This record gives sequence, structure tokens and C-alpha cells, in this order.
Amino acid sequence: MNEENNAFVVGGKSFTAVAINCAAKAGEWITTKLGNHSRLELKHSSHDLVTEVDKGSERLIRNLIGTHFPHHSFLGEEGVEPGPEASVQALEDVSDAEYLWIVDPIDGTTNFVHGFPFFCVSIALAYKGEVIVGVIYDPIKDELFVAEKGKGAYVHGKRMGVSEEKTLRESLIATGLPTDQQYALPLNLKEIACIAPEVRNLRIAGSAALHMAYVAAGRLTGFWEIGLNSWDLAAGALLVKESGGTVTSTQGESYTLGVRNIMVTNGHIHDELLHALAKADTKE
Ligand code: 2AM
Ligand code: CA
Repeated sequence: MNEENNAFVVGGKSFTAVAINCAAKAGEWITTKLGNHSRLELKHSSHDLVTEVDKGSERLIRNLIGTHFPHHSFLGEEGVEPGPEASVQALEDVSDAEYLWIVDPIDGTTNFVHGFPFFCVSIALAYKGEVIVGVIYDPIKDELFVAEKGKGAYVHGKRMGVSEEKTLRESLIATGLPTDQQYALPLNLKEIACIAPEVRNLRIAGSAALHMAYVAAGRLTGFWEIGLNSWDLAAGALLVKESGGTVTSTQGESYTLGVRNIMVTNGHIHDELLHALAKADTKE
């Protein structure tokens, strides 16, 4: 067996099993802290929150992965300074990694802080820069979304598939409101004004990763958001791809770990959504 075929298992340990175990453990721990977290820090602004639960969840995942795979590299949201420059640099710093775990310990921190039940743990493994495992766990609904490159994507152990809508008019589309109020938010509001009249309806629920899992599961037709980081997107991108959907930047470029402006859809409406967004003329 060559190295590529053997990429999922080292020393008999399945990468996917470890990812699932970490996501489940972290998710379970997070829910015990819901409504009773004590320390709240502001990252950039009052819109950008981090709790001790984010940090504890990341520590738990990092330690577990380090125990199983001590030679693998790790990129987690809480290990990186706030702001786009630091995120881009952090990804650059691990660009030579053979195996890279990319972790968002709580995606949807604002929801977690407010007790709005839409957040998740997102764990991806990239091999030489390409995502090969993606796991997203919603501890509130106890839903585990799992994808392996070339092997499909599953929720509750059942194969997932994207939805069937063929036009924007019949599509349920999600987006996210960026925390960067100076630059990204005005652009996003312009895009929303352009897209809202074209679709069946819009949803803005506050977790990029979970929105992407919902596209993979056929519950949303598509999702776009600007100014995101690799840890928000890596697992969700594989879930959508392995569910038969399309994953690009909002400019239509192929997905890579460096993409920050994301569009994922069921495939059928991808070009129509790209064109509709282009009409907003935001030049993100
Ligand atoms: P988070 O909850 O892990 O911070 C909501 O629109 C999405 O944007 C969430 O996935 C959220 O992830 C992400 N997000 C929040 N603050 C961000 C920031 N400063 N930069 C990039 N993404 C952010
Ligand atoms: Ca996140």
C-alpha cells in the first residue's frame, strides 16, 4: 500500500476515530459549562468573545491528539492572536506540516455565551495541505457529522447528501455577520441586501461550521461568509464536498486551507449564487 492509501491509519489508530473521540469528549464537557462559564474576555471588540470554555476545550483536544499522534502539527483558534494577519501567519507557519490538525474548540462562541443552542466543535485533519478527515459535533442535538476524503460523509451513521433545489428562488441560504465592523460587516450587509430578495429565505445562526454541516446534510441549500479562518472552515468544507456539494471561495476559486471568504452549496445553485453575489460588487 502506498503512502496516500495509508494516510488514514498510523500504528493501527484511525485518525477519524481519534477526531470523533476528541469532538465528542470536548462537546460533552462544553455542555456542562453552558450557562455557568465565569470568565469572559473580549478579543478585538465587544462582538468578538472568548471564554475559558473555548480555551479548556482546545486544551482537552490538543492533549488528546498529542497523546495519539505526538508528531502531528496542531493549529487551533485559541493558540492564535486575534485578527486576520495573525491567522494568515499561523497557517503559513504550519504550511510544511505533513499531518496538521485544525481545530475550532467552540464554533459559535457568541451563541454559547448567550445560551443560544447553535454551536459546535470542529476538528479537521489535513495531509500535506489537503483535508482528509472532517468532524463536526453539535453537543446540544448530539449530532456528529463525519467525513473522510473519498469515503463520503455521515450523520447519525447515515450517509449525507446535499439538497435538490435547482434555483436560488427555492433555496434556503445561510450567511454570517462578520465581527469586523469596520471592513467586513458593511460588505456583508451589501451582499445580504443583494441576495435576500433572490432566495426563499436567509438564515444567520452564528456558527459557520454548523451551517456548513447543515448544507452537507441537505438542511440548507447553501452558505457564504467572508473573513473566516481555516479552523472555521476545514471540517465543513470536506463534509460538503463528500456530500456531493460544491466548495469554493466567494470568487469561485477552488477551496484551499487559505480561503477566508467561503461559499458552499448543493452544487446546483452554485453559479447562480456566485453571480448574485458578484452583483453586490463588494470586491472583498
Ligand atoms: P467563533 O464562534 O469560533 O468565533 C459567525 O458568523 C462565525 O464567524 C462563527 O463561525 C465564528 O466563529 C466566526 N467568527 C467570530 N469572530 C470571528 C473573527 N474575529 N474572525 C473570523 N471569524 C470569526
Ligand atoms: Ca470559529
